[in-house]
Amino acid sequence: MKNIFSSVESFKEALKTEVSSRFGREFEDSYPEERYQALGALIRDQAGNSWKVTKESVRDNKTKQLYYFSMEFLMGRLMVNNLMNMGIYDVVRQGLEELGEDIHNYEVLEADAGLGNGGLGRLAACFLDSLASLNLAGNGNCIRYHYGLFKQEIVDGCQVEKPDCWLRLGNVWEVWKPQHAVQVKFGGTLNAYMDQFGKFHSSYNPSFVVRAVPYDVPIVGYHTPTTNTLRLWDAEVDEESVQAGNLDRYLHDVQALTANVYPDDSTIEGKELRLKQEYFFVCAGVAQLIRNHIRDYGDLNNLADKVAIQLNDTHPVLVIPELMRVLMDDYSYTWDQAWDMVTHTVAYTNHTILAEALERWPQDMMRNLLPRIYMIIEEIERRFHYEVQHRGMEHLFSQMSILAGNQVNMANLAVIGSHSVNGVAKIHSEILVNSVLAQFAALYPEKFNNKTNGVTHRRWLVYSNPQLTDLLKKYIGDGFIRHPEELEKLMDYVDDPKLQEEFFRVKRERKLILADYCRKNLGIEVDVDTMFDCQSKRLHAYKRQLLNIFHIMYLYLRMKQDPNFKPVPTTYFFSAKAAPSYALAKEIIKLINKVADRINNDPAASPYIKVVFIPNYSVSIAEILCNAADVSEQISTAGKEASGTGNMKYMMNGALTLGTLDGANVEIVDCVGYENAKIFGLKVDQIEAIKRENSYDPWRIYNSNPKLRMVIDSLTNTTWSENPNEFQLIFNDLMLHHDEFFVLADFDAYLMAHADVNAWYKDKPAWARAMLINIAKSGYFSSDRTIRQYADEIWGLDEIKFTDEQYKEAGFSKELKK
Ligand code: 26Q
Repeated sequence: MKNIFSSVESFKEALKTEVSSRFGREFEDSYPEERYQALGALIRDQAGNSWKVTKESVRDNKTKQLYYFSMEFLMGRLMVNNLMNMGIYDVVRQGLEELGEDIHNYEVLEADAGLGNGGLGRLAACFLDSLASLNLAGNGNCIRYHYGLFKQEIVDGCQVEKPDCWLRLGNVWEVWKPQHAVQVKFGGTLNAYMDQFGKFHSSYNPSFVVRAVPYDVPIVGYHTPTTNTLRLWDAEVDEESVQAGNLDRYLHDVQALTANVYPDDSTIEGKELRLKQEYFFVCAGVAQLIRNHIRDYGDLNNLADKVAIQLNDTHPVLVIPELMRVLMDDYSYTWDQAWDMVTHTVAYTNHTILAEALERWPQDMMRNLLPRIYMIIEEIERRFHYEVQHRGMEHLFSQMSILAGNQVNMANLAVIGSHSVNGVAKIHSEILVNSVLAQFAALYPEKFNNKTNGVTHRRWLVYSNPQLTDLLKKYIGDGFIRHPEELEKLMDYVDDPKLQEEFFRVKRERKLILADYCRKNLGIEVDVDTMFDCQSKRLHAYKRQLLNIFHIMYLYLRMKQDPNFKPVPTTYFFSAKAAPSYALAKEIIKLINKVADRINNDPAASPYIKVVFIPNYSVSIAEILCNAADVSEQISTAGKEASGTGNMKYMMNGALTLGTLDGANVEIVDCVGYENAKIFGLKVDQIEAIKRENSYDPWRIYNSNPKLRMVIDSLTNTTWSENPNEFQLIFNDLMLHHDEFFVLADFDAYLMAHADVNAWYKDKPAWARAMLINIAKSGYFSSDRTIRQYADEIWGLDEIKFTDEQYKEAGFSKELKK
């Protein structure tokens, strides 16, 4: 196979030819967008060679495969990632340079694939990178949303949502596969009967049928031919299925199905369209996996040996009844056979403990929309109830039932239909076992396990921070790119003044890049010699951005009172999207921006405090924000953040965690030691005790703490806005609705933690040492480690093997795979 990327010359030739044959123009006369598309096509086609050998190897060696079902994949951009993973970045960069082009201008033409809300979607994307890089056969299954999560703009301090038209220039990575389309059926009537042998038959007359059409995106591993598939399903009309006279309505309904990502506002409202989306990609994904299996193995008897399905939260949990339906209705397995196959194939990951965020659907809606699926869920419930009775646990049934209070409890369905249930950080998994799913843990202790999240250190360290990567390579070699645990080698040098100084220089370079972004895009000047303190994540009350801004408000008010008070010069960065319907979260964004306005425009204060709200937090923003940070704010109310993954991205780039003992912060301090992070605030057991005793009184804290009182009063006394009611929701939430997330309770501890951090920051060698230790210990938080654990302990996957010919065919030298 000829590899056009094997030399700069052949790449240049190929690119010019591609531009002229695709667009009928000389390279020199073409538009930047055309050149970008041509380059994308060349890279994708090159990946096609690896794709082919991967599929062949999996088929011929009967390698077990994973299907990762997720409503969200927050992929971000893929150009740099793909070029680097394929080992052809330098050839392309140089080739473009010789053609008078800057590769960076190509990189930024790519729109972020923002097919997700936040942590859960980005986790899925990191997992795909690690799966391919570890030579594991892992496919993603999702929806081809026409618009990503909204784009956030800030107007007069307030969030305004704009559509995210990520497909405007097309998607250079996707390959349309119309030949693999499947039908998905909704609504209508189901007539069911038993034949004389007691076998179930049904005739289904759906009211809405769509054609699910896949678009495949190649997922290339790091320096390996392994190339997996992210399959995105789009909805198209099914010509046969339009009912007379209903064309307009039908076209609208089809188009609506894949239009938008649903925003997570952490209160689950039963929106029918969302349920339709869930079934749509589940049904299509299951149909595909069944087809592939029949093609490769002839029948489905060994399905559970050769296929693993992971459910990314409950959003795809309809996989369980859908697979039952297919096995029984289409392939004539008995209930018991099908149930055995399903439960040995499916595993479930939980990402939330907030009770209000657990998915529940109205029974009527589910019955009307998915009559056969609903019938199967009823039967799952009936048999489960029998099992619980049989095992003498009837008293626990009401808390484990799927159907109760006219709702379908999706988490309970997920636990009952899976062989594995995992949380995403140690403390989160403990809370699942001890409280949220305690009854299930008593019934099925063997199902429960923990898989602490990770992030791909290739994107989040190696590619997004080339300056730090070069420095690390100089000291510890490049083995850590494939084996992140080798970052630990850096421990030998953390006291080396030379490394410390070089590291500070790298950090400063990253700060300059971020400052440059702020100047160009926000018109804000940022001093890179200040401490960079960052909190970036979805805006939610439990994440307590409010606590952060309260501390800043306090510093400012104190400066106004006491002209001699001069805080350590710090730039505070925030970046966060609020769900469009989440009024409190939007008001917090407004408060941050109003505070920023006031402080940044006060010449007495702004040399010491600057506040920057970066709009439209996204993968690409995170790639320039996380590696410029000195301090990583991870300050959720203990027990509420399942894991967090931003904390890991910051840590890998040397930022020190200022956080509560929540989510994966617990493991971060386990790794670096309490002396290399700053932990503060109430712990889970203390919060539980306060709740049990019903002893929390925000007013008592308000009355006894003058610093806090000053901050709270400033919300309504026109310090930050002429309108005293501007921040009424915030005030009411804290003072009238009992401060559910203990902002007031942790305020003092948070102030002291900041004071400690400031003192620490002044001691440069101590600070540098702590930052370097954070990097050295961050290997554990690579998703390579996480995926290894899933593969070994849940999925039972073996590596994909390639012959020498396959390496050659993929255009790979075996030496790359070190
Ligand atoms: C559900 C139904 C209807 C509409 C929206 C949703 C919905 C969508 C997205 C519910 C939840 C989400 C996303 C949740 C999420 O991102 N959770 C985060 O998952 C991370 C990865 O495990 C953790 O690190 C975070 O702690 C957790 O908050």
